[in-house]
Amino acid sequence: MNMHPAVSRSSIQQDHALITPESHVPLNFPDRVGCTTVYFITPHMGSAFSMYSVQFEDNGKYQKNLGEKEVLAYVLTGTGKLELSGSQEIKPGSFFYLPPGTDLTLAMENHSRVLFFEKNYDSLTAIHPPQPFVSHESKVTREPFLGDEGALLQTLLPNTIEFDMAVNIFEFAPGGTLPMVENHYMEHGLYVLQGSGVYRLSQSWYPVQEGDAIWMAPFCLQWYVAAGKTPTKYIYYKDMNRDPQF
Ligand code: UGY
Ligand code: MN
Repeated sequence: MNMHPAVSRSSIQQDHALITPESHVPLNFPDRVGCTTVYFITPHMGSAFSMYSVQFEDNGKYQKNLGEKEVLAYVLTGTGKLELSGSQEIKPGSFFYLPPGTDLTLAMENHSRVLFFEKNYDSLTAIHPPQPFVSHESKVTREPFLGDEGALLQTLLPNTIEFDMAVNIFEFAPGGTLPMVENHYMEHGLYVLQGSGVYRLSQSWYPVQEGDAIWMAPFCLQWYVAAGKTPTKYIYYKDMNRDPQF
């Protein structure tokens, strides 16, 4: 039975948001030829970053100069080409980092989807922004989180001072959990890549599944338990390596 159109699992709160597929509004920017963009998280909510997906049609191209922004993008589905010192082949699980000032040029095959985390780079005196690079999740080691084999963490960006953000992939075995209710000043943007479970956000507990997006503001209490028969995999952003600011 179809869900009544007046019903959505999405919930937008002061310190967190769950954004589920039935409430997505696809946007067609005239300068993103053959691309449909869905913004999950933007600074309108209170975040200091944006998280969005771009879906490509045949000959679709996403091109722009990043200006003061930096980007970490992760290929959800499809193959294509990123212009970065020549043409780089990318496929599901590929990810790339681009620093401020870069000319982004991305062309993907029909139905491809790419997830973007984008923010103003927080520069530090005497520290140069990071260099651009492209890689694949299969090249990143999976480490047990705080010694727990049921929660494996992949850190996609190096944890060096020039990076002001982290983007990680967490994989939880069924029944696996975050080891504690976390409380921290860093914010998160999260996208569920596979599986399902229950996310605690502040004083609410939400069923979540593949395709759901979550925003967690600074100091939003957070906890997760993976349910079902398959592992949960989610990718998430957090601000890193900078003193807290007002
Ligand atoms: O890195 C983190 O803060 C991570 N453990 N949080 C999360 O998965 N909600
Ligand atoms: Mn956290």
